Amino acid sequence: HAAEAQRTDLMTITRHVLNEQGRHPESRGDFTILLSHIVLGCKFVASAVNKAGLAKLIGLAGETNVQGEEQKKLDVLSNEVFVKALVSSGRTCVLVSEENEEAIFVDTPLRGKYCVCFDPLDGSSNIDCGVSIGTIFGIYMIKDKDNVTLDDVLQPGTNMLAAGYCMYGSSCTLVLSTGNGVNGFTLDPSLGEFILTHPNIKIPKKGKIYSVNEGNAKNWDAPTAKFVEKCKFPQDGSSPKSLRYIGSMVADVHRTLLYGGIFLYPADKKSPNGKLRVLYEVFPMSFLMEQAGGQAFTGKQRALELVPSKIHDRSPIFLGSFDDVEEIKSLYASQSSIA
Ligand code: P6P
Repeated sequence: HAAEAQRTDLMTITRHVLNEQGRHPESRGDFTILLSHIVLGCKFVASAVNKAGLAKLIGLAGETNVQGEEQKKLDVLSNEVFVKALVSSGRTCVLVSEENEEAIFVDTPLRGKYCVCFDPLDGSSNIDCGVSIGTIFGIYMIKDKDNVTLDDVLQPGTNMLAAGYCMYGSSCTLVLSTGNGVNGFTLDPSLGEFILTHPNIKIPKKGKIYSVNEGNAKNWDAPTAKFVEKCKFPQDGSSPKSLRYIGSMVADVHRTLLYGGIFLYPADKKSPNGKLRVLYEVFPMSFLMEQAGGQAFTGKQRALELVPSKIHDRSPIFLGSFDDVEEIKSLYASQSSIA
């Protein structure tokens, strides 16, 4: 009966959030409505990504398809879909997208109380070869609804209310936290619903995998170089860690979350602030890692305590299993104590 009950008691992402909503009755379902529009965007992108190869959606913007229509690159198309979905939800007031140089301020009639920072299709350079890519998002509450400014999105990650990503791969998986743990949902295309498949995800305390672009090794600083060296040539007689690096943040982070280990995009001489963006890559993934029992560190501080000064600021990031991140933290601490 339990198996039968599970099959018929479909825990969709909407039901799950409504259940959590019970903890915030004051929000009158606004968050649920916002989330349902984010989910709509993810469903659209999932279908577009799956068809991309066939419909030549991956063509360069400006090309025309067999019907002679103007082709949009998938990331441009995804961005338009998310912006329209978020604005039409009537629950947002400031949007920051990786695809838009400037923040988007929603006009008054449709203005709501949430700010959403998102990368509509992170890793899209990988789509032509079929590597998993994804949407990443983080959600803030505005500070003062009568005076909406850029400061409403230049908040520390500790002020984020929720964060998540949707990975478009062999299956479409949406991983979400609203501050009460991390849950994973898989899209059932026959229902068009995200169903709870990974309840209460916890990252292993220590992992056997490190994930970094070794091609940048010559530019790393000493603590990062020493950490990676220890992964490859452990001094304590333990076996070396495996290197897994896909080059698509959502895929690398999803593997780290489920299997454990550490993902790092360090600063280097070429890019002193690393490559990944604070508001829509570093913060959402750091939020999820902490909610799953892991850690996220910038080389100087807890990642979520960063306060961005510009909406496309970058930061170095080390995130994953608690013990693995603790190791890199101590290497940076001993460096600064020597310096
Ligand atoms: P690199 C993809 O372009 C991306 O923004 C992230 O998804 C990914 O983690 C990173 O860049 C890969 O960067 O320099 O290793 O190719």
